Amino acid sequence: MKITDVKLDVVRIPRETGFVCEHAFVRLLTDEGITGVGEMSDFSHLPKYALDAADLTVTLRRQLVGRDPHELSALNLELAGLFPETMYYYEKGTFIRCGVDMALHDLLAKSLGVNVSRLLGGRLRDKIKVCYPIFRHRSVSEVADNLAVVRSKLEQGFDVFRLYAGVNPDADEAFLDGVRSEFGSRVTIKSLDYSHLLDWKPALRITRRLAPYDVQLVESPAFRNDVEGLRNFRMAVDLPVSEHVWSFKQLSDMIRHDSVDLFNIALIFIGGFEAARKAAAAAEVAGKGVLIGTTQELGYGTAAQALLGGALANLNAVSDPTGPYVYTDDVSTEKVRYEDGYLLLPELAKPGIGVEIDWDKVERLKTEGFSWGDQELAQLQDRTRAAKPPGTSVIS
Ligand code: GAE
Ligand code: MG
Ligand code: MG
Repeated sequence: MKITDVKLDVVRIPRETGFVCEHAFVRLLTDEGITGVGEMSDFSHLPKYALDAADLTVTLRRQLVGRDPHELSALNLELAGLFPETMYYYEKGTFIRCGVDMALHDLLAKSLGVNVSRLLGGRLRDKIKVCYPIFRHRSVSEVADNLAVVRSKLEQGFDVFRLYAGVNPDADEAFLDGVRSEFGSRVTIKSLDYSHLLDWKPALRITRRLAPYDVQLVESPAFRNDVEGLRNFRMAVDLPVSEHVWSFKQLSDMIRHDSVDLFNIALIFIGGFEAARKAAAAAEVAGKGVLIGTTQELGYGTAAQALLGGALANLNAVSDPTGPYVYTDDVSTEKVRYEDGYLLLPELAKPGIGVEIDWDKVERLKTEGFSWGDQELAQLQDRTRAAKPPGTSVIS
């Protein structure tokens, strides 16, 4: 089998918070008439510059056309050469590698007539427990709206939530207090996520204040790549600490420094199935657990994440993919299924990733290429619509 062409489509899809995200679908066409599809989800992260979609298409064609997709490892190595690790969480090159690796897996599984799970060593589970995100409070006035989010998502079956915290601890506490008094034991708070915005000491102080509200773990409580800060934090709290994995070097640093209890692994931030499985295996060998993180994928990317979660022996914390309930629209023909706060894997009988894309809808939603809107720094960090007029400083 040979790859004959590469296609790239960019779609813009708003969230319920009003924040708009750009995603790309990559298609690998072959001489056997089978097409592999990969999702490059949510490019709308810092740094605030946009890729050139036409140029990226040319690059991917140059690298992939004429190649046999069975050369999965060789192709991944070449892609890692073209889009190297930068030790940055939202490195766009990793998103590109993820989309291509996902499309290769989809292609190979379809050509074998099996689900991608078969390529990942089978399934250890058919569903993964997930939690719904509460985006960061900047003021106490936002608490009521976020309690309303908990109310409505609880009705949709989500009984575990995670809270982006640390910018306004009074608001964080008011929210947690509100959750406890209104929902009691019906709602669990999985984590406080500081998103690397704080040094470990202020993160520790805020955690001591908020931990009595029964949170299960703390995520990203130190500046990016500060593996010693993470360890200092971890040694000072009883709660498990998790951190995202965005490069093999960073992963190995965290293992060597015994910085965390849990590695947060998402296909998009590590570069696809092959890289994610290596990262999860390294964690397993080091005696660490993993959870499946998210950038908030569309339905297709969410299904891919579910397949990864289904295959990991050391998945032992609540995971994060809830994109289909975060975005206001999608391009898959059927909605990915959630039940009682679990994300269900696509049926094993479905070949490839197991989710179909509605290409007419992609055609309707697609944009010329990547471009940035008028999002300000705090919006980009917090994934919400503008709280302050454009041009206002967010550094206090
Ligand atoms: O930090 C996290 O756990 C998030 O999922 C984080 O990566 C978010 O910024 C996410 C989003 O776009 O909401 O990517
Ligand atoms: Mg996080
Ligand atoms: Mg994201």
